Parts: sequence; structure tokens; C-alpha cells
Amino acid sequence: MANGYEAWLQYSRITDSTLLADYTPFLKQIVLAEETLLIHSAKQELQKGISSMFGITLELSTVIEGDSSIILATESKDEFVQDYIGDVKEQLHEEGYLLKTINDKKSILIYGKTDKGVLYGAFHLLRLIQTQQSLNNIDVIENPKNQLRMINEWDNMDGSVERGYAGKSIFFEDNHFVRDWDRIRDYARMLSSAGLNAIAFNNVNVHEVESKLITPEFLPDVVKVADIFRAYGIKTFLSINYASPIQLGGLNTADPLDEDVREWWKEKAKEIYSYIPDFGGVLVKADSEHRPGPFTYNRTHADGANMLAEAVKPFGGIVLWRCFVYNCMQDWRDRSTDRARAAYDHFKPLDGQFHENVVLQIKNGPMDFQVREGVSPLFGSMPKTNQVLEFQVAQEYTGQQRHVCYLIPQWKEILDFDTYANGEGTPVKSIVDGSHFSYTHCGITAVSNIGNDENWTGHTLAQANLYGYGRLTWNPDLSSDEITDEWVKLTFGIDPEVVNEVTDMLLHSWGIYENYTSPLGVGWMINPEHHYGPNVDGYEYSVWGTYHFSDCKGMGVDRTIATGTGYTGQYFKENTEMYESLETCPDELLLFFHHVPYTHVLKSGKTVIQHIYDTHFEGADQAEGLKQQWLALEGKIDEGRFKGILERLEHQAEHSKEWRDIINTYYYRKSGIPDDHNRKIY
Ligand code: GCV
Repeated sequence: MANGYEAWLQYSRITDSTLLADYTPFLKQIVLAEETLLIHSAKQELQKGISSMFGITLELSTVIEGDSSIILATESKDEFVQDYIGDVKEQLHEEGYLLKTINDKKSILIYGKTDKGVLYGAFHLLRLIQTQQSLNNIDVIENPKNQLRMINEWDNMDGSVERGYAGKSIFFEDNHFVRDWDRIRDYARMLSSAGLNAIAFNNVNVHEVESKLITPEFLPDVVKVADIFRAYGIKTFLSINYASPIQLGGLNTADPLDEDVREWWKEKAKEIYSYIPDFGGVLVKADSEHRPGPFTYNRTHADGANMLAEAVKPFGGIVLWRCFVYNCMQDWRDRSTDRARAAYDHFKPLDGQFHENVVLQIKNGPMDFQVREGVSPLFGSMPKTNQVLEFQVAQEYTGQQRHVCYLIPQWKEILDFDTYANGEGTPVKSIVDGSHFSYTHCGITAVSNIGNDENWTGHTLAQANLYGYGRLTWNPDLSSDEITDEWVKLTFGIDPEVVNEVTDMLLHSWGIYENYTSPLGVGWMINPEHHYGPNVDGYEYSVWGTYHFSDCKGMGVDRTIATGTGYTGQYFKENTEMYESLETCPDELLLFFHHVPYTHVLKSGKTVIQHIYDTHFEGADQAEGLKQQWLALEGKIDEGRFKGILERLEHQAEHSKEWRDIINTYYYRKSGIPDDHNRKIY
């Protein structure tokens, strides 16, 4: 019974005779111009894939003998393939590749500027075969748009995963490393096949034991993990505890300007790099949610980050410094403090003060990965400071992988959001890919959604978020439709009914989830701490700064300059004006930016209260519809995955009713305004 372990690397057997006739002429041997670590991985993956799909064992050769070959080569062995590559060399970046049918349609060339490109090219070829596309006329050049394409695990060494919804850690258990290196290798294959090239595999909240990952007690195990990822073109980073000089070094301070502290970090960096010479660098959550940081010493975040940057610089390392810094001990009575403002207020004044190997890691929105919120105004506002965008693939606030909520359409909107940082046409994607400012390091990172559940992600459909995330980091211009079509075919095969239905389910799921949860961009309304299920006032009178301010007349957060917190003023002029005015603020973000009466009429023509009722009734019906769509595929999907997904969809359909009834009842009771359609509200 299939269980989803192979994810999008199913390599299912191809039996169709036309396809076999099309493919088998290419499948006799692999020709290797050279065998580096990464080309070895490419070779292995091709052998595995071809053997599983065709039952053919590819022979190995070092000479091109005319036909039936997949040829792997890099620039360092140009003479080997120079007849076929033309001027492609100039077009390829460090990790790019050429994938081309050559030799009178008898061979396929995978040519990379480096061996990384060859590995990506091999995955591309396998993708084409799995999605049953012709190999007769391939001629593609691919370069990744983003330099850093990273994943962050929030894994703790006790084996738990912070905000993990798919079992335990695949890296740690009982304060040690897990010895199942094969599972880590399979994860590396998955990440690499989706285009990712960097990982930090411990939680950004670095507790006592994890602080020791950078000591000889654990470094030998970190080496083993780094070795596995390296073979798939993935650089290893670690999250570090800012207070390590105290915790590990016995110093009495972690002041970034203290000479002993600086020296301690320099020695520490030397030690780490003596174990892992190509170590990527460190990821830091400082002065955030009770984590230590430079504020304790009245120093700035530039002081803190630069100290670490200096330590890793001699070895080519970088410092990923998170901007998720805000007051998590706020008084809910205080209407002048706005958590949404915090990152910009803290970091914008520091533009130009960070070293060139520091990169600021900025969550996509100013709050915290809600189903809908504004885009962080920090993007593009610090032209002299490297930036990476942080998404959350883990569905902390979007159904925790029990509900299907496909996030690619959300991420596309964020990537395409025009910041106006360099005038019209400065979308987030072109800031973080370095097109607009002369960044030395930039890209995209995200919180992972995997654990040791057999299918990695709990909900098998949540695999699509991880795959799609990787594909988007490689090329943010891919459309949601393209990515979805690809994932569904790779995962479930090419039966048109399956492809159409699953694609439809995925592409509508974010909107459906939004419909039955918190309305119009206001966010939250979840149970505190675990963040699952409806609780309108769960965070309303708490310290976390996440309020909706609902009363008997209206709701929403006034973030305008005119009468509110002034947050709208953090955007570039065009966006400030758009959000500041009730007339131009888009409906879907209305309550994120404005406090309005329930009778306020939206652009849709509905009042806010009627919109709440309508979307909640509709959303719960749609969740039921997802279940029905899936049921119609019975017999077309293997039993294991069919049942697993069905169970989750059944839960979602029920749970969406809970959301519907709690939200509708709450607002009916607050406002006293009945539903125009007299539906059941309690
Ligand atoms: C890792 C939110 C989450 C925390 C997480 C934090 C962060 O607050 O609920 O679990 O901590 O974001 O991104 O640092």
C-alpha cells in the first residue's frame, strides 16, 4: 500500500507502449565526463529513476559512443561535449544547466556550469519523464533566479518540532542525532529535486542542548548531516544561541562590543569551519520572544549581527539575522503600540550599518504568517542591506496540515506585490533576487513542514506546499497553475481526471480556508499557544499584540496615519495612499488597515457583517465540496494515500463548520445584525 514516502519522486512504472518506444532509445547508458560528488548523486538518481520507471539498468561509460546515452558534463570537461553546447557557457550561471536532445536524437546532454547544474538537470530530466513529456526535442537552459534557496527546520534535539504537524524530527531524538541517515538523504533528494540549496536544521529558538551543536560534543554529527546535504548541493547552516559566549564559553557577557566576546566567536567560527569547511553560516533569532540579543547590552542589531559576521567572514560564511523582533509583552489596553510596525521601526534606521555578509531575514508579513496580512514594508526599504524573504511552509496558522491549504497562490501574490521601492515595477521577487539593489547575498527561505510521519507532511496534499516552495525559489515567475500541474502529475500520475480535480482542489483551498476563518485580513482568532481552531478572543486581551478590536459597532485595526497607528506610512507612497484610504484599500485587507462599522459597504457591494456571514457559510460548504471532489477519485488513487487524505478532508469539513458557527455567532451577538438570508446562526 503506497504511503506517500516517495512524495513527488514516485518514479512509477511506465507501461504505455508508445511512451516506451519514445523513451527507451535514450536509455542504454549514462556517460560521465567526470565523477564528482554531485555528479555521483545525479548518476545515482538517474539510475534509480530509470530502473524504477522502465526496469532498465543504465550502464556506465566514459566515452560517447554514438547513441542511447544520457551524457553528464560540466564546463571543466568542455572538450568532451563542445560539439553540442554552442555559446551556452555564457548564458549559464553557477548553478544553471543545459538540457538538450543531441546526436541526431539519440542522446540527451545534461551540461552544467558546475556539477550542481548537472544534478538539477538530472532532476529536470526525470521530471519530464515522470510527467510523460517527449524527449525528442528538448533544448532548455535553466538558471535559478534566487541565489539562496533555503529551508529552516524548527527541530529541537528532544525530537519535537516547533510548529511541526507531521510527527517528530527526522534529525533528532532524546537529545541526540537520529541514526537514520537514509531518511535524511531522502529528504536531501527531495529538497534538491525541488531546487533548494541551503538548510538550517535546528530550531531558531535555540535552547540549552541545541546551543551545544557548535561544540565538539555534537559537531561530528553535524558533519555527517552536512556531508549528506552537500552531496545534493545543499549547504548546511545552524541556528545559534546569541548568548553562547555565556552559555558555552563561561563569559559573563554576550555584549557584541566586548573584546572577549568577539574573540570567543572568532575562535568558535574557526572551530566550526575546521569540522565543516563549507559551512554556510549562522541563523539568528535575537531579542525576539524572550531570546537573548544585543538589546540586553544597549547595542543595536547591527552591532550584534556584525560581530558574528566578522567571525565567519574569513571562511566565507554569512549571518542570517531575523527581523521578527517585537514587543511580546504588550499591554492590550495600549492602542498606540502596533506589532505590525515593529520590524520596520527596529531595522529601517540601521540601513547601511550591516556588514556585507549579513542578510536580514524578513517574514513575508509584518505580523506572523496569517492566512492574509499585508506584505512587510521592509522589502525594498533598506537598499544598502541584504535581504531574504521568509515564508512558512508549515501551516501553523493555515490549518496545521489537517486542513488542505495550498499556499503557492498566496506566495505568488506576495512575490508579485509591487513595493514601488524603485518606482513602479519593483515587486518583492525582484528585490530578494537582487535585481534592484546591489546585494551580495539574497534569496528566499522558509520554515519547513516535514517530520518523521511516513508521508513527511502528515497531510499528503501538504507535500505540494514544500515542492511548490522549492520551485518558486528557483523561478518565482512560474505560475501557480504550472507548479500545481507538475506536482499533481509527479505525485499521482497523469490521469486527466485526477490531475483536473486535485489541481482544482489545491488552487481553491487557500480561498476556502480564508472564507471560513478570520475575515478580511484581520488574522488570528485562533486558540492561544497551539494556534489550532477558532477562538475569536483567544488573543484579544493578551500580551502578544494581535488584536481585532471588535465591539458592538465594528471591528478591525486602524493602522492609518490619519487616525491610527501610522503603520501605512511605512510603505512607499503609492502603497501608503492605497492602504490609507477606505476607498482604495482592497477589501481582502480592509480590517488589517481599518476599523470600520459592521455596516460598512465593501467594494463587493456587501456590508462587512454580511460578508462575514456569506463567506463563512460558503467556506464550510466549499470544505464539504473538497471532500466530495476527493471521494469521486476513489479507485484512481492508491488506497493508502486515498484513505489518508480522505480522513483529513473529513476532519476539515467538520472543523470548518465549527469555525463557521463560532465566527458567525460571535459577530451576530456582537452586532445584533441578522443575516440577510436567515441562515442558522446560534
Ligand atoms: C520559532 C511564531 C511562532 C513561534 C516561532 C516564531 C518565530 O511566534 O508561533 O513558534 O518560533 O513565530 O518565527 O520565531
